[in-house]
Amino acid sequence: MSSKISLTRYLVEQQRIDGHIPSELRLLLEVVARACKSISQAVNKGALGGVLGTAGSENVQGEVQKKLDIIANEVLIEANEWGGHLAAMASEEMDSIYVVPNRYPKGEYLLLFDPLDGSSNIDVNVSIGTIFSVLKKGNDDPSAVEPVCEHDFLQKGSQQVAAGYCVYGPQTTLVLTVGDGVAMFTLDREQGSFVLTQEHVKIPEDTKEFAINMSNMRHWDEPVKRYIDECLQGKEGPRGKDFNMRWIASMVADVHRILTRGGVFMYPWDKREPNKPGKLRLMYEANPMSWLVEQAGGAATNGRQRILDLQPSQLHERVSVILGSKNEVERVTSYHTKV
Ligand code: P6P
Repeated sequence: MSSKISLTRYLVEQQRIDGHIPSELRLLLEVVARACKSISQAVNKGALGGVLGTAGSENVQGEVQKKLDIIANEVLIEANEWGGHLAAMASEEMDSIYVVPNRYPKGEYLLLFDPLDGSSNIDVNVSIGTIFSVLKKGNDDPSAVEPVCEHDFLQKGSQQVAAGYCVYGPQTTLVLTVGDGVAMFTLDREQGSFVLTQEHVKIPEDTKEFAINMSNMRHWDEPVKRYIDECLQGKEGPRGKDFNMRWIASMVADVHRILTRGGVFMYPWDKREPNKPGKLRLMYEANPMSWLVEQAGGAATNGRQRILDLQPSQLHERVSVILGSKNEVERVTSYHTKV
């Protein structure tokens, strides 16, 4: 008998033994995982599947959409709309929310996702991924009279009931939390199923590795300049140790590295667009990644506040992100708050 634990068995045990998740949420997570398997297959085909390049359109962010951005979005919508576990969905690729059509039963959950994060890396064969977040619709009665609306989505990240990502890299790996730590599942392509390969993931509290786009250095605020400058001074500087740098320009890949070996990821506010708090989106990038990082013993702030405590006011609002090894995040945050 194989000792392999499938995603299904892990979720059934989370539901049965730990009482962590109701069956509707377990079903939702299994549907999302199946959708990620389909996206992985489309990504892996690359040029052979005619899915590279741009789609000739822009998303709500004003970003050029890649063909795979749209394919991934459609896969997630089609996989999740009929199951009866969702009231609505929201996506980086859609201006407004997608309410489950009346021809299908509605459930109590809201699913938010960035269907294919890091898509600028698609055409150069660098890891990309799907990020997802699950909230409960405000009222507990899924058949409530008032229709679901965008306001139902505007909940703090601390209200998430599940969060995760699937990274499409040398392996396809699903990383998930339902509030009981972080577990990683690697896709066994021969069986076609996700298999538990790590659980109780822990991020080291200290690190010697930072991730930031250094080309923006002249635009950063002083606290970020100070932190990075001290890292660059290495052993001779105030940190007394040398640092390494990584920047994959794919949040999923950078966060996966941090969950695997520690580090600090930063996409801070900068002067290029001063009216924008940051580049990354709060609801379907920063919130799910911040919960995963906290569940693994790390920390996540916007430089001043815990990201999961931020009250959203718009579905596609952006946020400054500093996340990863706890002691480094606390140091960067202290440089912002203790002026
Ligand atoms: P830059 C990808 O477009 C993304 O949203 C994140 O995945 C990534 O961390 C960041 O933007 C990269 O931004 O400005 O370095 O290309």
